[in-house]
Amino acid sequence: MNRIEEAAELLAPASRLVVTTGAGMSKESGIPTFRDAPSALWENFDPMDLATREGFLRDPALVWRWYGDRRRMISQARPHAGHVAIAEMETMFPSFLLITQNIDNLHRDAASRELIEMHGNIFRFKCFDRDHIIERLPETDDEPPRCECGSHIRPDVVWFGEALDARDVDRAYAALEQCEAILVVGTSGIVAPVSGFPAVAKSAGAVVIEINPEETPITPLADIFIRAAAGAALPLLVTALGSNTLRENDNH
Ligand code: BJW
Repeated sequence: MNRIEEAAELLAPASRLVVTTGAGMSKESGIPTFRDAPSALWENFDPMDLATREGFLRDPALVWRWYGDRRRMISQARPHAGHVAIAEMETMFPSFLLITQNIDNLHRDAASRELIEMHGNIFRFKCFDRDHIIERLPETDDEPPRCECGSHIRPDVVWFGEALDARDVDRAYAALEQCEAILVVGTSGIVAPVSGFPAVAKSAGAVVIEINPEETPITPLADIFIRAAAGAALPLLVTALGSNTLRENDNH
């Protein structure tokens, strides 16, 4: 039996599944990851300049332009077969939650609905000083534009040193503490708090399955590690899950 069939056997009896995804999930849609050389976003840029409040205060135009370039690139990207497979999984488990660190809308475009975007969304904007959501960007050449209250406008994403949305965090922990299985896809597993989610689920008794072409700090926790790209492994996993469910139904 191969790793994917083994994973499907472990997942099939579960009624509560949590899936977490990171930048590797979007790589096959053409979006670079943060830390995979040589195309990594952080290869040529310092995260402290571009993804912190301090960096934004130092050079708001630089940060605004960097996010604008990424937004244009991301808006050309389409979900791949792995995104579609995760959306299908949502229909296969009575309780399902997808927790993504990605800000790119690809899970939504693939029809995932039970979804938390832990690090925000690059297509939303908020006020830097007061955090309120900006529904419509003002028409101006200013980089960044300013909100009615005078503050700069920034992307509604979570930067280093910032707190994640408390409701999202609570919903994530509630699901992690109750799930019977967690599937971790395409994350380096080093950015807190999401990096700790597999351990939380494991301590609550869940099976941990990881899909990644490389080992990560999560791998030692994993009951099954599938060394593969998301776009290749996830559709196979969904097919194997379908066969397993059919077999279980035949046996009843
Ligand atoms: C494939 C694949 C394929 C390749 N298929 N896989 C000291 C000072 C200040 C803060 C801290 C500190 N020490 C710790 C902290 C906390 C900090 C943190 O964890 N830092 C670590 C780096 C040490 N975390 C935070 O600050 C968070 N907030 C927080 O904790 O609040 C409380 C607190 C505050 C202050 C102090 C202490 C506590 C917020 C984190 C926000 C992260 N934001 C970013 C940017 C989002 C916006 C944007 O996109 O610009 O989120 S950083 C970046 O990293 C992005 C990602 O979501 C995140 C995770 O990256 P990910 O997804 O793992 O991507 P990669 O590139 O690292 O890995 C890709 C993986 O895919 C690899 O494993 C590949 O092998 C694999 N792969 N191809 C499947 N085809």
